[in-house]
Amino acid sequence: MAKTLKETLAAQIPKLRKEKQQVLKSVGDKKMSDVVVAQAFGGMRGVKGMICDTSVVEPDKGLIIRGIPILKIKNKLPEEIFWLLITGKLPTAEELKIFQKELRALSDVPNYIWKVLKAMPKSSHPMAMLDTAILAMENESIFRKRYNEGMAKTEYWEPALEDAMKIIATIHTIAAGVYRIKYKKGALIAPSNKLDWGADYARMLGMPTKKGQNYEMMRLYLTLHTDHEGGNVSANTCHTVGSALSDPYYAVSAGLNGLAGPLHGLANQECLGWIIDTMKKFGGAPSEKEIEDYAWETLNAHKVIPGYGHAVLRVTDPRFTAFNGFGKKYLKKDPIFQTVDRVFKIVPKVLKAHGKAANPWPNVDAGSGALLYNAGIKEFEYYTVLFSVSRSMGMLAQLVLNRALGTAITRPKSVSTAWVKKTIK
Ligand code: HAX
Repeated sequence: MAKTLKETLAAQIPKLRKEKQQVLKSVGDKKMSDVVVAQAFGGMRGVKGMICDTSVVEPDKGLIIRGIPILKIKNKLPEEIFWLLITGKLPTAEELKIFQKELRALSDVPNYIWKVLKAMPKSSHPMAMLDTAILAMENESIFRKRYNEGMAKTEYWEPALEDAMKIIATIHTIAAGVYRIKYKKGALIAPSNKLDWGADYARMLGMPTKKGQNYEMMRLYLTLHTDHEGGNVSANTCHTVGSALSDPYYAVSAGLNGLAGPLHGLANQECLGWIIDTMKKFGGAPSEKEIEDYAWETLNAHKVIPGYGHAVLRVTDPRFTAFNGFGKKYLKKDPIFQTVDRVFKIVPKVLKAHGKAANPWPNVDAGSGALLYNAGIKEFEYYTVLFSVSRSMGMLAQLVLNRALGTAITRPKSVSTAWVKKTIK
């Protein structure tokens, strides 16, 4: 008989714990990374110092979720990816059905969340609204309640999963509410008990269906952004906060605050802005020569070209490829998509000639904005909220596994500049 996510994970946990013990016993004292001074000053880039089993990002391949390259599973539902992230396997059709039913049963957003959101200043950034709402919902935490009752360490993962499921079951409704409140789009739209998670989010935003095209776009968007291994700012922040046994609401809200930075998730709001500025400057979809000139103008003004470059990747992000494929299928005549596609031909050459960026290729954010804009979401500031709805899945999957494995509190050692000058020769 098909199992729930909790039952499936419960059956796996003894094996996972044993595996961790065996690894520690056999190679626990072996070295896995070196750190040079430049890395300590440079965001710890490339330092291997944490474990994350949900996904890996290979510099020459991009995102691989539980051994499966993202392009192979781009048409799966985000709910399926969440199951895959946690258990290492895709759910069967029956398991998916049960899981979706469980999420729907948890879909009520407490009324105080809407009051909090409506009380925020009109000028609040939508990411500040989303993160505040998730933090305010900490009031619902089962993890905190069970911890205060004195649960055993071995049980931490259970209420962590329950909180995680409540967050996933509500975050798309909250995010849609943020959109409708912030941009005065009319009354809030309640969740449906028929649609899948991604399609329902599109519906609650008020997106026209366009014969299902926008639902397909939203599912793709949410599936592609779920996870990107453990060291990126949002995942690493969620990991660190969760390691103090702060409950999932605290940890995810903290991770999302990191996603709100312009060098991380906020880049997608900046990307489409750059594309539209180019179009404004040249009065429509610019020519290749005009794009080249504008790219140099940006670089000469000591600004970055948003959507290009990556801390780990050294090839075109496969998630960009997936969005580009969607655009080629549905948006061939859209001038914004045409510009994005043309920029892709020109900017890598310019960045290579500029000679600074280690990776001249597009990342996920270079392509997604054109699709969202075409679907009617024209408020760029909102784009990182969509990213957040998806990325909460990866952060929560990692957090639940960490509580199951008893991952220790994060506490790397920092040193002072004086120590470096005195000690390192
Ligand atoms: N345009 C111009 N210059 C760039 C650049 C770009 N797109 N990408 C990198 N560079 C520059 C860096 O600013 C850096 O310059 P300095 O030496 O003067 O500081 C130099 O090239 C070397 O940087 P790097 O090693 O290639 O890149 P980092 O690992 O330091 O940073 C970033 C990676 C993604 C932050 C960087 O490429 C960037 O700022 N890109 C534009 C913003 C962006 O698209 N961010 C989204 C990334 C994906 C993501 O996390 N989404 O959530």
